[in-house]
Amino acid sequence: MPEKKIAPYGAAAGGLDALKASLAALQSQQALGKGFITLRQANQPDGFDCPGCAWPDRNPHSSFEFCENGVKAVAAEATAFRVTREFFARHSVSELMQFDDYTLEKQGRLTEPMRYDAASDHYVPIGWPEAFDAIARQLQALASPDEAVFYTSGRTSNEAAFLYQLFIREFGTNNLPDCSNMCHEPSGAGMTPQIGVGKGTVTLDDFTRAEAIFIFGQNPGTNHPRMLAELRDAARRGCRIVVFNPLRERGLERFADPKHPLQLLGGETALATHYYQPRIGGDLAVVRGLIRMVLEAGGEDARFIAEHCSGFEAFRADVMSGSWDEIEAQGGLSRAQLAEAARIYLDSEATIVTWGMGITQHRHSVATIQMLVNLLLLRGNIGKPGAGACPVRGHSNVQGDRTMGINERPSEAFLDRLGQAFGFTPPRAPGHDVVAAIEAMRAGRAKVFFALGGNFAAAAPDTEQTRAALRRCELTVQVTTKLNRSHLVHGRQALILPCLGRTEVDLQASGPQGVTVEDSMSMVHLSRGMNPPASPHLLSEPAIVARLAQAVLPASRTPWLWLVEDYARIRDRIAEVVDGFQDFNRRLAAPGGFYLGNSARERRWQTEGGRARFMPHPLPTLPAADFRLMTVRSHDQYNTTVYGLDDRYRGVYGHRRVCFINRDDLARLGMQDGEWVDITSIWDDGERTVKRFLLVVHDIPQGCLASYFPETNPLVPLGALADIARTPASKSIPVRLSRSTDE
Ligand SMILES: Nc1nc2c(c(=O)[nH]1)N[C@H]1C(S)=C(S)[C@@H](COP(=O)(O)OP(=O)(O)OC[C@H]3O[C@@H](n4cnc5c(=O)[nH]c(N)nc54)[C@H](O)[C@@H]3O)O[C@H]1N2
Ligand SMILES: Nc1nc2c(c(=O)[nH]1)N[C@H]1C(S)=C(S)[C@@H](COP(=O)(O)OP(=O)(O)OC[C@H]3O[C@@H](n4cnc5c(=O)[nH]c(N)nc54)[C@H](O)[C@@H]3O)O[C@H]1N2
Ligand SMILES: [Mo]
Repeated sequence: MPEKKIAPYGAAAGGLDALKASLAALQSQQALGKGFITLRQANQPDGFDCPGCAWPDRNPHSSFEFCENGVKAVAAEATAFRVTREFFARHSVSELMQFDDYTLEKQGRLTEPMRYDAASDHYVPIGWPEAFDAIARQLQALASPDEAVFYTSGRTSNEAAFLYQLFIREFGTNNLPDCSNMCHEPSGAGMTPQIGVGKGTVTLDDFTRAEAIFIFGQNPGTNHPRMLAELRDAARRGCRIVVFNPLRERGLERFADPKHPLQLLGGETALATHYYQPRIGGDLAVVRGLIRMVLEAGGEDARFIAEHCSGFEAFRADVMSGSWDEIEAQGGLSRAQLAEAARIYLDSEATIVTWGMGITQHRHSVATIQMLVNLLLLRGNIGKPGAGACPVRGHSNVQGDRTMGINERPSEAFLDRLGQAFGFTPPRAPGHDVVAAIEAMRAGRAKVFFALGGNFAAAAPDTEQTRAALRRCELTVQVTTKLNRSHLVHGRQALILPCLGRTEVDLQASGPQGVTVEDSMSMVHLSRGMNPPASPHLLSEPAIVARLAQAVLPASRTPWLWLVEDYARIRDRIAEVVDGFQDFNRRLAAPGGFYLGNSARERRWQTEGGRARFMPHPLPTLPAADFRLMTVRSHDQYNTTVYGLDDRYRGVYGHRRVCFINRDDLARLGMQDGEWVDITSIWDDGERTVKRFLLVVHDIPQGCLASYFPETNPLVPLGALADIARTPASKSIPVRLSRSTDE
């Protein structure tokens, strides 16, 4: 068992410990020889796209882009361990339910299709043709196609995603919830009406030119480690790095590059020049304060505003109203701190604003994002070199999946083109997002749940209700690489369909195939796996979708099996339907791929009125409670995938059930550091409790707590959603603590 301890971490992020941890990850997966070969291909022009995160690659590459958490992601896929039919024969589903997420993950790669056998409560082998037939029978028996739900996680390639949404729409529904619904949905929902695009407006080049980078609610040291190298270079040339985060994150403070031998010997770079710790959910107040100070100083870019924007006068009047006391109380930053940050913004001629889950997972996320964009517009910081909006996406192809039409509310124009290209009439009614899908399954209105990747049972909010919803289904199907909770929380019938990972050779009739992905900055490029498949029985995701479509839609005019013989054929069809992909196959040939473009970056505003819109927002009403809890990632996890039990930068080893708390709050509660507590969330439909969490004192404001997801997902109320975007508010859960009575 790993050692359990709490010991503050003194070193910079990265450095020798990152190398050691990477080696340990490869060792524990027994992937050493193979893992290293694989790593050399990560994020190379002719290699595979790292399945870790959506941060773009530097291009052209000098050496391989090392990243500790990239190594963990690759090692987890290249693991030597296998989940075989014998494994399932040994363990019943009820028994596996007792395994924690870490132990499930450690079992290794899935090797052949399995079906749930209710009589024995075991998964038993099933052939691929029988599996597709079983799904086809269930889908064809539904009273309406809308009784099926098709989830996508963001690792799915463009080719698989495009075929998948086409199949689902030919089948007849827009029920396409995806992980975006729990992630960056508010970024798209906020930016699109304002500047006409829902994607970031910057490229990596802008990071080399920015005079200031403002980072809101993001922990790149763990979740986008390759971003640290950009921040380091920026810091060295004097760029101001201004962080807004309730928690002091080591990865935003100091960095030693594990790629550079000199830095391993103690050299390190300070990253954040200014670190502000607002209260959880206080960012809208903070940004309102910053905007007001810029206006009071007359720092707006009047020419840009006159030429490009609408709504400025009403916006100004709104922002200048209200009291500073409210801004300070809600934001948790003093007027002096706000003035200091505003001064940096005023002094910078090119500012980038980045944000992550600390901004998107609140009730008022869309409003906060629009205020961030207002802040940028105020000084013309969109569409000039070194400046712009940078929502930092999570899954490595989550942005591409949306581009390919994985969207429960597709545009009319997209559906028109899709229908025309493939000779059918796509359904027009909007489909279910993640939370609507849970509600539909719970109510018996949805009966089949199909997932292309991910771990819905663990990632979704309100674990108890999500599980009840999945269990009510007639059929649940999981297309996955590794064993996870969603295989164990299943419908009356259940199937596991194991697929190739991105690091593996994908051999089809015309030879080995590459797939494409789009990163957080709209670069589209090829990804080719190098490793032999984890098992000879695996199919690629495009092949699974095509064979499923063939079985479900015998009358379809789409040549499903012909398309997957050569993925270039799929790309030719994408080029016909999706904006920006003309001449797709040829443009892919460029090393590093091609840039999709971004109209806001060119100051073309595809909005109502044709201008960039200032959109004011009042301070939100935050839930009243003893504490607000944010559910975050540890350093050793990838979403619901728990690789290890340490969170090195936060000084936690061997524990996952921890709750970070301010020292003064402890005193107020009469509790001790190291005491065990139960956490109860309070919502209008009742209370939810998770038991036995270790209190750990940390540098976090009073009234704020942090814990890991998914252990705390049972606390996230199904109805606590972002306005408009409907993203679960998993960063601002109203809770109270009580001494744990359990042993
Ligand atoms: N290794 C690794 N890489 C990953 C992932 C992973 O799990 N592991 N997940 C991937 C995915 S899908 C995503 S979406 C991204 C997630 O990457 P992040 O957006 O960094 O996600 P979180 O770990 O949830 O961290 C949220 C950060 O926001 C801060 N925060 C929380 N609430 C607030 C608030 O109210 N205001 C402010 N200003 N800050 C707040 C927290 O202290 C924390 O530092 O990473 C991707 N990359
Ligand atoms: N409380 C709380 N809840 C959250 C969040 C939070 O911050 N707090 N974050 C939310 C966010 S940002 C996101 S994106 C979601 C993530 O939700 P999901 O994307 O659903 O979850 P993951 O944990 O990324 O999925 C992991 C599983 O994907 C499968 N997998 C891995 N690689 C592949 C592949 O190449 N192909 C296929 N088919 N399967 C593969 C493996 O079987 C693995 O077990 O969770 C959300 N839930
Ligand atoms: Mo995400």
